Amino acid sequence: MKLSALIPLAFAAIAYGHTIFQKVSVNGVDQGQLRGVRAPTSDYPITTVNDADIACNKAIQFKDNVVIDIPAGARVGAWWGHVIGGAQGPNDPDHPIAKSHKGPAIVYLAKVDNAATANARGLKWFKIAEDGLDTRTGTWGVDRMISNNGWQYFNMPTCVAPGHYLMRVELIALHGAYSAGGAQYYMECAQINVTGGGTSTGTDLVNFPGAYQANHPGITINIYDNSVPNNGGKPYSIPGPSVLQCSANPPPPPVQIPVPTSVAPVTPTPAPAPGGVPLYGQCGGQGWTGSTTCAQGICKATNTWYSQCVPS
Ligand SMILES: *[C@@H]1O[C@H](CO)[C@@H](O)[C@H](O)[C@H]1NC(C)=O
Ligand SMILES: [Cu+2]
Repeated sequence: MKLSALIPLAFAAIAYGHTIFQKVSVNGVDQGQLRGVRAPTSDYPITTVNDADIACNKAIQFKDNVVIDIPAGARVGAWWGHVIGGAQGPNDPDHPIAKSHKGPAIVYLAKVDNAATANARGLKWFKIAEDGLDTRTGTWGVDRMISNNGWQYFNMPTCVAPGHYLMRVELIALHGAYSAGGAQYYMECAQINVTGGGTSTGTDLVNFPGAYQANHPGITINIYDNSVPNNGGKPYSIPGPSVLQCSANPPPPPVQIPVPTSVAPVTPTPAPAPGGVPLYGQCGGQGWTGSTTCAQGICKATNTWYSQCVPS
């Protein structure tokens, strides 16, 4: 009697709300379920940083030879589902992932000759995007993915060199990370071909396994403060290398404006507003300081943190 009364609680605490990354979108265009993505059937996480398959996961069941073209600078989405196909039954509370699974959302690339055939082991990876804890709101990258219906959005940096890459998309769930070995690593890899772009094949290259240490403060961490998973309002340190930075355009050379002696001083006119944000570029969201005018389409809020220009 007592035992059976405890069982539902035990199951709730274990939280089998795992997840699988299983499709890609490029500038808002869905690339198709399991197209160009290597995925297992199991939604279980990897739980040790030195797992030989922490690059692109193990027991891969779904793998085709599609290589997804992604223009440098594109808005990319990675879609997560509780199981292959998405929800596990109607009103699945653990789709796309259990809400308890707070933590960062991270993306890496590794240059390969042929993304369709490349072995995921032994590659050199660089980080292109990361989304950790917003200390103001206490929300995590995983929370933003959930509020985007399973889509984890990021930008393909503009300076990435054209060619083939494996794209490793990862969530780290920290609900059990207060004890060593308690963090859960969810990842799959997509086969991509970057088009356009610059010349960078990465900086701060790392191995998987190798990039993460079990004692890193972003990996062994108690995120709860009086059972609120906000890290006590303190900043969260995302594990792994620094994110690739594409250097901004060099500033224009200073212009010497001769001041006429006998004429009233010239008041500098402010620079004209740039032509506006391109289609699918960011045009708003909390903390956004860039342009809010769309060159094309209208500025539409995806969530509190991100608005983008979409066709009107
Ligand atoms: C990759 O994209 C380039 C365009 O930059 C294209 O010419 C090439 O055919 C693509 N390669 C493959 C194998 O997808
Ligand atoms: Cu889980």
